[in-house]
Amino acid sequence: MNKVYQEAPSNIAIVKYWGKKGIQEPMNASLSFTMSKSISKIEIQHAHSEEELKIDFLFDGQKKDSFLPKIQDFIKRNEKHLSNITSGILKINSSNTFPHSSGIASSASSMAALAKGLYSINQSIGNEQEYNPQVVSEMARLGSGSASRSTQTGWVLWGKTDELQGSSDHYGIEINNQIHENFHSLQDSILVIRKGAKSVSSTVGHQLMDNHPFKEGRLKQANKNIKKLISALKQGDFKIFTEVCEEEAMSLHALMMSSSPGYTLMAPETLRAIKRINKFRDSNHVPLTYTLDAGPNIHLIYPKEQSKIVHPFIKEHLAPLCEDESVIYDEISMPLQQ
Ligand code: 2P0
Repeated sequence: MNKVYQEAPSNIAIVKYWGKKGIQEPMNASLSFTMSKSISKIEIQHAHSEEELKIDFLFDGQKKDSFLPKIQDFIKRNEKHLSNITSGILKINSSNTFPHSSGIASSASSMAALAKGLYSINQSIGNEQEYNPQVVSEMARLGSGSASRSTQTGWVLWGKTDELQGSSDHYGIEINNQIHENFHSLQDSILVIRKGAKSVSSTVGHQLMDNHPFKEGRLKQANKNIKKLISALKQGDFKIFTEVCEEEAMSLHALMMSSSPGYTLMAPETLRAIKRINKFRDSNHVPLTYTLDAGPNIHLIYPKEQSKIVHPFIKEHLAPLCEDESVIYDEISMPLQQ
């Protein structure tokens, strides 16, 4: 019997991945940071036998057979890296530290944890010591694109760009050694405007970019923003960071609204909250910005030292716009050795 435990964080993209090419490769490079408290955990046991591979999947300790096709598909796509698990019994037990309906992307963290877990159990069975982060990120990408940015820690770039040597459409790379200390301790407070499932899946959203009338413009914009963001992160420039962050958030939603069919993913409270954030920032001159995922919830981003002024503002003016006044106070996770 072999047993491994792994975990992987959720991430939030500042420059967004929206649109694919080839097999799960991105139309443009994206750049995100991983979160500290929003984590997927996975425990995998493998019992050896010569019989055909059998998988048991549990989520929060409960059997969830509905997930099995996704896992089988994941194993099939990654079979060249999983040569030691072609037979026997695989028992996978997974859980998240954040609520399912919180609007935090769970596919990134759960697919990243699955990739790390399966890679590790395969190494453990074969008695192999190597841990290749690029292979693990590539495996995660084949499960879910954004998961390729969740197998590592901190600031991770996924997608080939002239701005960064070693970048690849196949896997994410950590760029923490290039990041100014101003961006080492960002807070990410999630305003849960609406709980519950998204109205359109990201996979469908990506597909809508294939024939989108603004596809070329989007590509140019993303390339410009990657360059601008990398420079801002190196310089420690929160003003430029803010420009990129909000342009990307709004563009993602504008692309969804202008696709065919179109989707409105914001809720009225999303816009109300954004107005309040802008007003608060203008009157208090606080470095504070926001981004959005493909849904109505807002990630409010600010340096840790601003917490004492931002938190009372959240409680008084933003939490009332959230469902059940729900706000999740998370922050960036950075590798220990910086
Ligand atoms: C991102 N999102 O960069 C963008 C911004 C949501 C908005 O990547 O089809 O779950 O599994 O590759 O990664 C969400 O899409 O899509 C996503 P698949 P994924 O984070």
